[in-house]
Amino acid sequence: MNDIVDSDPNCLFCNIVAGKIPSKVVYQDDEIFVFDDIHPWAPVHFLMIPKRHIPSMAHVGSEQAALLGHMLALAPQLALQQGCNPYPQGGFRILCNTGDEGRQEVRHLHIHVMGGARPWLKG
Ligand code: DGP
Repeated sequence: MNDIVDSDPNCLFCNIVAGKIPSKVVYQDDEIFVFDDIHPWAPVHFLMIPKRHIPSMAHVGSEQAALLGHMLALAPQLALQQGCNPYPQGGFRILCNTGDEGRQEVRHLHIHVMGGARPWLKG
């Protein structure tokens, strides 16, 4: 699929990356942006996104392997930093909704990282 662009002005998360829509920033570097979910399901709930506009995980191929690896490899340390308890009693949950049947609402690839002691809103 060829819908990957530097930025889509109509995309909510591209506008968050650009600072046009405020967010509680957890982390950022040249490639990725991490911020708190506005409707948390769990005591810790942040979203990890690529700064480039990749519509979904369905658009990811071998060219994005390093980017995806970078995102996933950062998740454990950010989870602890944000208040998740250590593995194995603690831990966290990673989710990537993809497409309508995958319940994706925002069409910019995002990885949910959720954790913290229960109760959780969902799951
Ligand atoms: P999904 O269903 O996987 O597409 O989840 C999209 C998530 O994005 C959802 O958990 C709520 C979050 N979200 C939607 N709009 C905003 C926003 O304006 N700011 C922030 N921080 N999160 C948002």
